[in-house]
Amino acid sequence: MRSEELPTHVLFMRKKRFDAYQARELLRTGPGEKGLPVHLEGEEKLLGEKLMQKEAFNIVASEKISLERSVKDVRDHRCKDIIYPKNLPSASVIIIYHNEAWTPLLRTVHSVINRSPPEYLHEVILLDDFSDRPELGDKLRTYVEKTWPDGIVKMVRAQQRSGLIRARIEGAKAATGDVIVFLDSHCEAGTQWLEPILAHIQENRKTVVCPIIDAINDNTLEYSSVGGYNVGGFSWSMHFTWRDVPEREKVHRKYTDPISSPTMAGGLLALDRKFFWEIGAYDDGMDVWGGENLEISFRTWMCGGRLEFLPCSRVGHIFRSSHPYTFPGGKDTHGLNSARVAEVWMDDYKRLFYMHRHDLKNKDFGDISARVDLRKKLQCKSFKWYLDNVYPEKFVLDEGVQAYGIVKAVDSSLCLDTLSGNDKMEYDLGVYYYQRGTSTNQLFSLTQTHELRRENLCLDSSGDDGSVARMTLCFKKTPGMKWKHDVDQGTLIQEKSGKCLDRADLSSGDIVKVKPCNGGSSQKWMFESVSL
Ligand code: UD2
Ligand code: MN
Repeated sequence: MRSEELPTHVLFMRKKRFDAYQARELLRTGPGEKGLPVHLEGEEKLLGEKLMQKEAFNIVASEKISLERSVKDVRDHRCKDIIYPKNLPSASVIIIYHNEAWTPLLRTVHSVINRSPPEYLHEVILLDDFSDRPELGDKLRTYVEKTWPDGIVKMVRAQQRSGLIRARIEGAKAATGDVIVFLDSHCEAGTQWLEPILAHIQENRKTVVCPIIDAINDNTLEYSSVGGYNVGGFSWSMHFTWRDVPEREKVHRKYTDPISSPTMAGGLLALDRKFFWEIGAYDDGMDVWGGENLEISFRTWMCGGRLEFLPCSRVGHIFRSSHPYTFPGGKDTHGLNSARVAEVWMDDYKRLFYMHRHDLKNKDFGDISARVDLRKKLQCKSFKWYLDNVYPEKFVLDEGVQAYGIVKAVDSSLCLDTLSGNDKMEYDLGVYYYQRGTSTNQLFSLTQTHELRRENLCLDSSGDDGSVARMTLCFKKTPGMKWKHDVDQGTLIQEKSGKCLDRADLSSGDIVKVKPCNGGSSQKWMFESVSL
């Protein structure tokens, strides 16, 4: 039932509940209120740390905090002056979970209900992806019925473990609001989080929008603003990455304007419900976790929609460093799901994915024909169009470069290697045994502008005497990032210092050095291209 069709007394009750919370939110006191951290001591500290291994967050700290705690309003002051239209579409908020702990799950629900104006919050759908924690059965149902007797929270249970992607599809089937909003089950909605989302979708029904994701600390549960904001990118191994807002976007926008982003993180998003189905929902051939965020991002842009982040809508999320649930069959679902994305959406560029994931080349990732048909039916644009128009900064490691591949040390079994620093913002570059093109840690490009580059990191030197080779963000464009490869001599010379990359006296796993050039064989390198 839509809110305008709700019996007056039900809407009245919801408004009363909302107003009552709003009126006392700032007066609340207790552990963790205003989003402050909870610091445990003694036995509790030890217990919290121990349980962290199972839960991947501090459940003891979380249990000390009210399920209805306040969070500080971290929005920029310019957001607070915006007046949103009165007549906004209604929202179904879908929270999917598999064996989520009680307190973060219910804190998510409470925060949504307490901070969403009742005239816009059509329903909250709790989609249980076949959890087997006892408290998520009858106890949860009783809690929900008692706490929200007006039926605003609807509980749906999957008949088998479906994984987060199919769980979201089931949640969307159960939804009847104008707009669907997906949230992870360990979030806290911020002040006025919903209005910017609904207003923006009302303006353009083909826009998928994401709130800014603030961080809830996994140990202290502190809610903290991410400060400025970034947009989403991806690595060729198909992991989501955060990146700076590009200059081309910065120039013509106000702080409060939506900002277009090539990709999304995945967990927190909203879109017009009918548009969700028109554009192909999610790929139901994807299992458990991973890949769907890039899939919906590519698909949205390539098939006529937009993806935008809203600086004035904020939702906190507990970022956990491991998964507190099982992966049935021990499958690498991120890899297999990503292969589906590469096959359906990335045209020739899928070579770059497989170059990083040789192991997936002949793996069975299931039937993709329905998704290929969908792409045809929607007459979606090419992946090249997406790169050129949506993500022109994306570095393609074998296009328009002088060389790419493995950088082998001459007369040695060593070659340049990230030493697994790949995920870091910066790291020292090392040498490691040659892996015959099977290790993504050993792939580099030499660009036309003389950078030795991987994804968005370029080689520079660091340390007091500039002798340490360090990978750092290319957009800094420092003078130290220019390297000349003398193909005859094999030397890699840093233009700024005139010094050479040197492996003398190094063993596998050591950090490579930048030393005065001496013509010796320890300064000779050659690119070995790898087949894509
Ligand atoms: C991020 C996204 C997540 C999803 C994922 C890639 C954010 C903040 N989170 O990982 O939403 O896009 O990347 O797939 O952007 N769940 C199920 N069934 C399962 C497994 C998980 O219902 O089989 C639920 C889980 O309880 C949680 C949600 O799916 O509510 C996301 O899982 P996560 O929190 O472990 O993912 P996260 O945040 O690491
Ligand atoms: Mn999550």
